[in-house]
Amino acid sequence: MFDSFLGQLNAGLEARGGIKMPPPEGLDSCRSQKGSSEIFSWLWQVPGFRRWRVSRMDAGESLQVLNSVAYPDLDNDQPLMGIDLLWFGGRQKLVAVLDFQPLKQDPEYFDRHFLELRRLHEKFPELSGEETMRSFDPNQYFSPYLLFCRGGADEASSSLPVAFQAFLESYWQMTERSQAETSLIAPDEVGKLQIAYDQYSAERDPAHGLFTSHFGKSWSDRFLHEFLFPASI
Ligand code: BLA
Repeated sequence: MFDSFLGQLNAGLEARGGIKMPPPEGLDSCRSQKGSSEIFSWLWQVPGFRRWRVSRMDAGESLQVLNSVAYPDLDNDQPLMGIDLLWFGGRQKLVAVLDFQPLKQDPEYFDRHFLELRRLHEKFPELSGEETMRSFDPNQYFSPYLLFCRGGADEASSSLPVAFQAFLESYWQMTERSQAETSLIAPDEVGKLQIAYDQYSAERDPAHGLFTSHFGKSWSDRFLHEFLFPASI
């Protein structure tokens, strides 16, 4: 379901000098005991970023996932990039979240970094619904301009592929702009905020139960704290 999306993401990373690195031992992939689901993960070393992770889960008809987070270098206060795409084939249900995840919630920060995402938010109203968040707080590490849709096959096959490509291009454009401008949050503060992002996300991520049911508790605990959010405890 998300293979072409993964291909677009990888092509962008390669074009910008990204190099694939192996995730920690044992966390690069896992297969469920029944053999019906599998997850693969990659770490990328990309100029301008201290960490860029990507995961692809394939549980056939029941669930398809593409998830990725980019952590910029600490001398750049630009937002993290967050991608969470889920397709529940049995129920024909799509959950799609694409955001420039802000380190701060303030107008000055949004003015500096959200030019491109604001435009996309207006361009794709069908993916920019006022969806309610059940586990996360929309005012922490999410922007007002996120693309967030709980939809069906129509959104998955028509708007999402176009929006996804535009989202990636927008993130690269914003990155280029931010790298050319002066970062206004000091590097040690950017570091603290990125660590707080990991801690917050590890506490709230609704995926942990899902991973546990497919891959068992001990693997899922390790995956959460050593790969998805390594600064969390
Ligand atoms: C929701 N994400 C979810 C849900 C699952 C996952 C199972 C609940 C589905 C639902 O609300 O119907 C799955 N999350 C995953 C998986 C991974 C993961 C498989 O981290 C890891 C491989 N989530 C992110 C990122 C963003 C994000 C980077 O990991 C930001 C773009 C957002 N996911 C996000 C949001 C929701 C969600 C906003 C809705 C949660 C809510 O309602 O509070």
